[in-house]
Amino acid sequence: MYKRTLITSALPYANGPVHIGHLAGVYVPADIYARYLRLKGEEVMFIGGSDEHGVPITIKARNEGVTPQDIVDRYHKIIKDSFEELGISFDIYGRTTSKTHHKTASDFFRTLYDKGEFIEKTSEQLYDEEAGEFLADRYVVGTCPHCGKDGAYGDQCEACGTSLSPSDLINPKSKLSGSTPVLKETSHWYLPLDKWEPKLREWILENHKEWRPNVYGQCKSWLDLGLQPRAVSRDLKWGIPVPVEGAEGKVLYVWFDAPIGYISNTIDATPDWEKWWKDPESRMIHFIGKDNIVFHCIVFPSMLMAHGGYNLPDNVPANEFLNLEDDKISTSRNWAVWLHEYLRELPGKQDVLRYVLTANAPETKDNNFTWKDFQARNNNELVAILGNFINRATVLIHKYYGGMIPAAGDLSESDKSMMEEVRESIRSLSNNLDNFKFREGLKDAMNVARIGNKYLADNEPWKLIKTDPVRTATILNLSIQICANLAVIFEPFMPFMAARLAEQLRLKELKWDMAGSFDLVADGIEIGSPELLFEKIDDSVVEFQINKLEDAKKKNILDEWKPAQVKETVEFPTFEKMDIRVGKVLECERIPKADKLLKFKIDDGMGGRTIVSGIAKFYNPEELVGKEVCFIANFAPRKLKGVESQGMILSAEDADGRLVVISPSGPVKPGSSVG
Ligand code: B3M
Ligand code: ZN
Repeated sequence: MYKRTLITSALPYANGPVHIGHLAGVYVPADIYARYLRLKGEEVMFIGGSDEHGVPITIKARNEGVTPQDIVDRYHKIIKDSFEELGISFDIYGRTTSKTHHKTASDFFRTLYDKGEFIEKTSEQLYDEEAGEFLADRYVVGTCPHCGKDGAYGDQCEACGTSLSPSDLINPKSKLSGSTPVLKETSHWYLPLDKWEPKLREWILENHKEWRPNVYGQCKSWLDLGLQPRAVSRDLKWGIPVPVEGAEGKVLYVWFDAPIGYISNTIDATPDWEKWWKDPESRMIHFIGKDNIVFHCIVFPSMLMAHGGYNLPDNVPANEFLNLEDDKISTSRNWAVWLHEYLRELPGKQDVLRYVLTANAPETKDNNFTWKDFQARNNNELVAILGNFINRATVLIHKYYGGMIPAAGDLSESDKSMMEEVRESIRSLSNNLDNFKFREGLKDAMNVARIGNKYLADNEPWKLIKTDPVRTATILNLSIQICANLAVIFEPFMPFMAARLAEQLRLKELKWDMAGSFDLVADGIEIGSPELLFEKIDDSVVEFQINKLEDAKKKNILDEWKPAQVKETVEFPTFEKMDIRVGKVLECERIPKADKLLKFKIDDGMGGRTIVSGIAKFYNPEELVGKEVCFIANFAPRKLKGVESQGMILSAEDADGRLVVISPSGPVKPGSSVG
């Protein structure tokens, strides 16, 4: 048995705001768990913070012409504020540029160094001669040696997921200058993970078979492949300097310092930090996304073992990924729902997001978020089931008893079986939360509201009030007790709604052991007036969000567009065969039953001609009348929708497929040649 729980959640890189993928993967489940343990009266420390080192931050700073510190200051604030507004109940949200962290990480490195836990190795690494810098991690891009795709980074290919070293890349190019890097010798410190392999095997593969299959499986395949020493320093300017003489220009690798951030943030949270990390009766749970598994299950534990005196994590409930509208969430393509924007655009709907992300949590496999599903879950579940039940119960109490809780009479068999069903759901809920099955747990909680609705529908107190006031009082008393149970059991999932409901029912404090009781609201207590805890979400709200994503998609298409390859070479005489002329549009009209075609009457200086062109989607016929256009005059005539077209009007095709008519830049006599 443990005495207390240290909950950590991955430290998001402060190079951008957080999105729903981060929330569903890490922060919402971590918060549910922290709140649940607190409700149970357990001692909990919930650690968060920004990860403020690493190459993506310096690249962003470079692109914007600001300092890395400017970047992390900006995003640390956005991230911290938005977490707070979503009700993520960190005990501390720190940052890895803090003084405490610099000292803690530096001391940690130094301890390992002094104990001889590192190997110092010289190797050849990619170096940008123009910029005069080594190219660590994402400073170099090239072709992936595994899948052959371009644009793989020096540390990972995002197309196939393989982790790489910069020197693995085929055709490497520097992000700094665009030049082809050369190999140059440099020395670094390596943590020999292979030394810890037997211990890791025993600890994970023997003693933690209960870990999620995705986590256990990834650890097993790493261990089975055999572990290698891993470099823990880099030749970079931004980071924590390697605290060793002669290490000028070298900093700690971001994945060495970042997990130590959990320790630093605990130190900043309490002078009593050591008990959380070192007392064998403390347990540690890391909430992370699946791309962080190896760092939390293999690398950081090896660091902790090499240091000595620290506990290893007890569980690492990593989630898979959340997709958005059937497409991978991507920061660079702006394919994401950003938390700070959500909070601005859907004010007061924190719980809805928490609910939907939990209901769709990617716990065992990748999952998908769609705005339609968001709306449906809100309208059909939160409004129609949960909100509806609470509303009906509280409205009836106000209507029949002026808001005063009536005493319950004798309980019928059906009352008792309803109560047993509620208790059964709550047992299942606790069991699921204990085992990090938040999605299933949420279903159990929702089931209690369903039981409540069914209880009202079966007993119809609105009819019974006329014939059996005693029975009506019992039913409504029990219904209010169900509401009180809902306030308790939904607190971890939807804390804002739970707080409002608790206040309405005059519950002073919520505790997990209240769940399952039916005397939570005493007889005669006057409850607050009924209020709608959830509101329907209109189509317009969803449309706005979907349009926003579509705009992002269009912008991506434009950004990613590249001109088509140039066709095979032709000689001048070939070009000369083409007779291109300027003409003036005299008339222009749509062709019936042909939504793509426009029919032109052109003044070609030679008596006029008719041309049909497939640009109807992009122009109103009127706007082209009077315009000068270029056309191919000796194009073999052909019939289009029954109209003979005597030439071809030239237009340019834009990146998004839009056709734009080519016109001379000044007035030209109709019939003039173009060449
Ligand atoms: N910043 C990576 C990430 O956001 C990283 C996590 C650090 S946890 C110590 O995926
Ligand atoms: Zn690849």
